[in-house]
Amino acid sequence: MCRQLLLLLATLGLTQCSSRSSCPPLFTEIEGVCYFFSSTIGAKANWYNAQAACQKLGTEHGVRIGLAEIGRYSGCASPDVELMKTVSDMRQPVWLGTSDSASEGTWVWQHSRQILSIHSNMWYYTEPDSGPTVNCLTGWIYAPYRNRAYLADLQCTHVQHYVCQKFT
Ligand SMILES: [Ca+2]
Repeated sequence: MCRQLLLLLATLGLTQCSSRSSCPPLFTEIEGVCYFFSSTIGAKANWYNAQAACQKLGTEHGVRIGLAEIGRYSGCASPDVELMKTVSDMRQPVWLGTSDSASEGTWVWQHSRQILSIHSNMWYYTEPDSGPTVNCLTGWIYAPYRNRAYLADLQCTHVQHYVCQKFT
């Protein structure tokens, strides 16, 4: 009975995998997740102000929005690599939603409060490498691997573009 119901739902396109998020204006959907690339409006900020700008967007739209998080989604396929390819296509490094300010080497996502493993293959192979004075997460474009961005640590006061994510 249950199996038949699942098959029926799949046929009707009602399963989680086929659902589509409703994205706010100026947001881009990747694998069912809504992202806002600040480069689309030319906005740059340090990490703290970027997080505040994302949260302000959320207040304006009545939804929860923060700096984008890797490995935290509820769609069908992972949007992470596609997100990093999009960052690379835009040729602009971006802020993402975690720092290790509170505890060096422990990267806690601001929204989900989950930990980004320093062993994740989303990091560039030499990263993170800068210690206790460099604590914010960036998607960075490395010359030998321009097809997609990789994670790296960067000084939080650096001013650059950022990516916001609408959380469900
Ligand atoms: Ca650090």
